[in-house]
Amino acid sequence: MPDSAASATVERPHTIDEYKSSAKPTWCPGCGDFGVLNAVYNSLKVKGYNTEDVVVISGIGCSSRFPFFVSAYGFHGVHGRAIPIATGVKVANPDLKVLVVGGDGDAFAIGGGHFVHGMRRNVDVTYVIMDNEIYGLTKGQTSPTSNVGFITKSSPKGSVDQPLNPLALALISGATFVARGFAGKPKELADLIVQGINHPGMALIDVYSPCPTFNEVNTFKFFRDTTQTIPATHSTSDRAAAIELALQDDPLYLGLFYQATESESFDRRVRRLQTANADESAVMDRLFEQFS
Ligand SMILES: Cc1ncc(C[n+]2csc(CCOP(=O)(O)OP(=O)(O)O)c2C)c(N)n1
Ligand code: SF4
Ligand SMILES: [Mg+2]
Repeated sequence: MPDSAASATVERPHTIDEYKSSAKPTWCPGCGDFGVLNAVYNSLKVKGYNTEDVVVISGIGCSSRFPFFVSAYGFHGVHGRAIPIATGVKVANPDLKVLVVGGDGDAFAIGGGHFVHGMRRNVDVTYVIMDNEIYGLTKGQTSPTSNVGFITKSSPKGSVDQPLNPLALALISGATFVARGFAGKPKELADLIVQGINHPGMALIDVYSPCPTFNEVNTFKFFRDTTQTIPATHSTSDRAAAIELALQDDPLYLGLFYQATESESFDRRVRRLQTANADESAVMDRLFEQFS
């Protein structure tokens, strides 16, 4: 099945420190994004990648500062546009290991359209969303994943909108790998990220990553009290069962919800079609030369 078998190999042993850049994270003390960063360092170490073989791409937000803190290629893009940038990078450089990172606002508000089409397009990248259910960088407004009644500067009487369900949205959009992690469980999160990297297609990992500065409701304690590991009896190849689990909020499940048994990534498909049409292109090139 894998069309990126190379990405499943351990290239050579590295230390965690090799993946840390000289820039120290600028996040507030206690921010969940630290846990996610540690999980990413660990997953890169497990994979044994050379830093020059990895690129980290983000949008805009506190969480989107992530590429600065990883010793690898990085692209701090524009708000909500991480998926299109990653698509171009992966298609042009299929050997690069592409990680996309960012926040819930970046992914589901301004980037909502790209999220849906990214899921069905299935480019071979791993997308880690730091979901704190708020806009952190702009100092605390409601986001698409904020709950009804959530009080912020932009909703002083409580949010009136239903929250969006990231996993269910990904699953109905055609995603081939869908998981949920928690910044308070960085070991389990690193394992999910490794599984996502090994998956030959877009791997979505939505991570509860608390913002202690602006979100006093969805704290580390809140997620420790409300989350549970997905039951071992769940079949990860069953999309309908995954949607059912994703729709549950008591408990909120953590782990791998769904992985398609067959997945041909967009970049792989493009290369296959290019090879298949190589003769046709050569004929066209000759005709253009002849009549130019
Ligand atoms: C086109 C555009 N619109 C709005 C903004 C302002 N803005 C910057 S970050 C952000 C939301 C960040 O929230 P999220 O993606 O959840 O990241 P967090 O800071 O919570 O990690 C907004 C609205 C912007 N930078 N560019
Ligand atoms: S404002 Fe919130 S999301 Fe941003 S760095 Fe601080 S704790 Fe993290
Ligand atoms: Mg956010």
